[in-house]
Amino acid sequence: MSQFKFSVGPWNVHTGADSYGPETRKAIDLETKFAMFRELGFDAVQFHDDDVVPNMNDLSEDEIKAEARKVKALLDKYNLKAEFVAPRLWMDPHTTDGGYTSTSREDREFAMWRSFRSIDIARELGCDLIVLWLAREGTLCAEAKSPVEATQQLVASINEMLRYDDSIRICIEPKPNEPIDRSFCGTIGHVMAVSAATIDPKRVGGNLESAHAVLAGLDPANEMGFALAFGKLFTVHMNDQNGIRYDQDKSFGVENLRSAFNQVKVLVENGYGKKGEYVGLDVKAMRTTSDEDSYEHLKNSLEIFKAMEEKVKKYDYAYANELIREKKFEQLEMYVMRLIMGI
Ligand code: XLS
Ligand code: MG
Repeated sequence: MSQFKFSVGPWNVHTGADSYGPETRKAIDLETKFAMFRELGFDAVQFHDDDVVPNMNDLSEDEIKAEARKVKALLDKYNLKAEFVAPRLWMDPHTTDGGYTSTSREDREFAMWRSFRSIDIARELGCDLIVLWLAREGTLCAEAKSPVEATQQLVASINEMLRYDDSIRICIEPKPNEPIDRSFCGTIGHVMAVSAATIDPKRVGGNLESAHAVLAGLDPANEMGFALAFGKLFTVHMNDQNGIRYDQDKSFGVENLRSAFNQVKVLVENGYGKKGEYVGLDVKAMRTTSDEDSYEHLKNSLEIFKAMEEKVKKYDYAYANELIREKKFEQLEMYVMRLIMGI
């Protein structure tokens, strides 16, 4: 039995299309996904704004809320909660060069409109968390934006969201690159600095994605620990990544089991989940995966996470602390490796 509650986004089950080729699996509708998420043991669903309300650009504010209520009813039917809503700014023709940090005032206004609507949708779904994956908030051409002005624009945009709803929480998901070349908010350290500069820092935290930390050349468990130290790890995106290359969203733990162990360890040790935080997955099936295996990567991620939880429970702190006191790190390392290998 896990001590954690798990969440997943509908985009985790996808058709296999990538930048270089078309779909390899059939699309699955939202209700079918919900039913399967519940069966697999998930407690909550993560959403993009337009996962909840497709074509939202064409609808009025009231129509958007009404559509969101339909999805809330569907969640209730499967006894699922909504964890967060994330404005999907990177897909829209208005935001080809970013939203909050676009050099066009019209684009920035559009980004705020989508952010306010995301807050409305979150309210209808019964959640208080907005995730900002700042996909295009950076530059393709290094000279195209001022990093100083852009950082200030980001803080100002978050302040507007905090003012729009006085109990909404904003959670930045940092990523150093992709789809942009240079991101303005690439690591959890950046997120903590942005949080501190807002009008209500306790309502602004981070969503640490394992793969994004690896892409920044950093250790996911340490990055989680950094946010935990400030009480600002609002959620996590657990997955895995083979080094610094395209964003892979592999199943949790399949590349680096020791890193997976340490991520679970830092969450367990610091009471993550006690304030209602979910262990979120952000994983993608391989392109070669068949229709009937559309959910295998979710099952695999949960199985590996829970297996690492068992390993953490077995961790002998008295023995480890003794080794730490004597600085016997060769022995400590091998103790951890034996624990993970089960030998
Ligand atoms: C992409 C991000 C994305 C967000 C959700 O790299 O991980 O999937 O988590 O918008
Ligand atoms: Mg993510």
